[in-house]
Amino acid sequence: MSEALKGVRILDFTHVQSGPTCTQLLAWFGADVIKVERPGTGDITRGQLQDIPNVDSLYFTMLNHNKRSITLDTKNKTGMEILERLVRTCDVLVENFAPGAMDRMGLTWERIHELNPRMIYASIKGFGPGPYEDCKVYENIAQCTGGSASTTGFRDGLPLVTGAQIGDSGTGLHLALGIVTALYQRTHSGLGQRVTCAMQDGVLNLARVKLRDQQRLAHGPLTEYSQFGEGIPFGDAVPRAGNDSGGGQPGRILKCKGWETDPNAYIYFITQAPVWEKICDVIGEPGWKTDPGYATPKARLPRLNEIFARIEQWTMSMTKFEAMEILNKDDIPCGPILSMKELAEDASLKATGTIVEVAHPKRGTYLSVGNPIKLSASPAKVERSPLLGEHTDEILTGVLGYSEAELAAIKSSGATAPKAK
Ligand code: CAO
Repeated sequence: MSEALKGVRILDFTHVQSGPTCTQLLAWFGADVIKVERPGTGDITRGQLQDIPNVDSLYFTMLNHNKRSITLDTKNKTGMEILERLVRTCDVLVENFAPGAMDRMGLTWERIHELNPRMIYASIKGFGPGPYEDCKVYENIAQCTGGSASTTGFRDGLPLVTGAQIGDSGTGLHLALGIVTALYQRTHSGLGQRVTCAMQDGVLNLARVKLRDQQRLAHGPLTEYSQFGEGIPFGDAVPRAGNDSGGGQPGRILKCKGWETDPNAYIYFITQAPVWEKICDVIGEPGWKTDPGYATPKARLPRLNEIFARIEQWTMSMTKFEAMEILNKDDIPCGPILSMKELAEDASLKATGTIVEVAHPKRGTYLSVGNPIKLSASPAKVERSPLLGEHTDEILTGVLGYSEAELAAIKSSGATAPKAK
């Protein structure tokens, strides 16, 4: 079986997390991803959060699978010539440098298009055009400026960032979709195009239900938010809703047996309307099935705190897994709060390749998240990340066609390795 993106060559000029997430996905689908890194240091994440001294960090290895690495100093004349040769040879260029960095390098869209009209030039920046377009942005800044932080956390607490990297990895995913869409359009037009994703836009897209709620506020309180039942008035902006469900079916995180000592002994429980009667039977409140104060979703909204407190009495009498088993038999939507330890040990995630064990020459084996997108005709094999500059020679000769004599000249120019001091 061949891979979906076999034959597509990506010039991967990305670093840190957002860009590398995108190119890793494309690599898993079979694209030949050539990561261009600065000689000596490479992607800064190689050395960040290192758990083993002088070994590429898990931060780096888990975001750069299936890629090849070439070191190139683009501020060196020969280095820039090589980069331009790569532009001529590749189908897609992906970068996520600070605003203006590519133009300062001399690689403007016009120049790229001139060098290779079929080239798709894809970028991630923190913001789109506007007052902040020149700003550098990291994950949590995107969460704060994209509407996630203001709507995450509890009403009476600070805005919160989430551990899921919706700014970085989320925008990387958006960009990957933009790239494959542009590749498809190129099959008709024969031309490349610019693909841009701003992290603020990506986060806002993921937080769109909160923009929905912002507009609903004009027509009355948000009745599914706990604060409605608590009689607390709404202001003019969407408040933080704690663990209330973001959809039309009220839900909460409830304690389970062991919660006093285990920080993850909780279950998410949804009082889905179609199974309300089953919920009443399971928790031992059959009277709620017909009592007009509880029988309809609308009647329940002002008393969600009371209802969930009663359900919690029931969930606290068993472990989250026992509760899950009982509730699933009745099709009651619920999910245990799984720790990273539990996920790392999950046999079914390993069986599907969502959690994979990868061998690395310097660190031994480690766990990673494999490709979460499953294509039936394009199997994703997860291969280790490259060492810094591991493929420099093979790319220069094999991809770009430099002769052995030219390779020697390149080496002595300082384009691929820091000059000895
Ligand atoms: N050879 C020589 N120079 C190189 C090079 C190479 N191979 N690769 C990069 N550089 C140079 C660039 O030319 C540029 O130099 P100038 O500033 O002199 O033009 C510089 O390195 C680019 O670095 P940067 O400004 O992008 O890096 P930073 O560490 O200061 O900022 C970040 C990092 C992430 C804040 C910034 O890149 C950014 O805002 N990116 C866009 C948003 C984004 O993707 N954020 C996600 C980060 S993950 O949390």
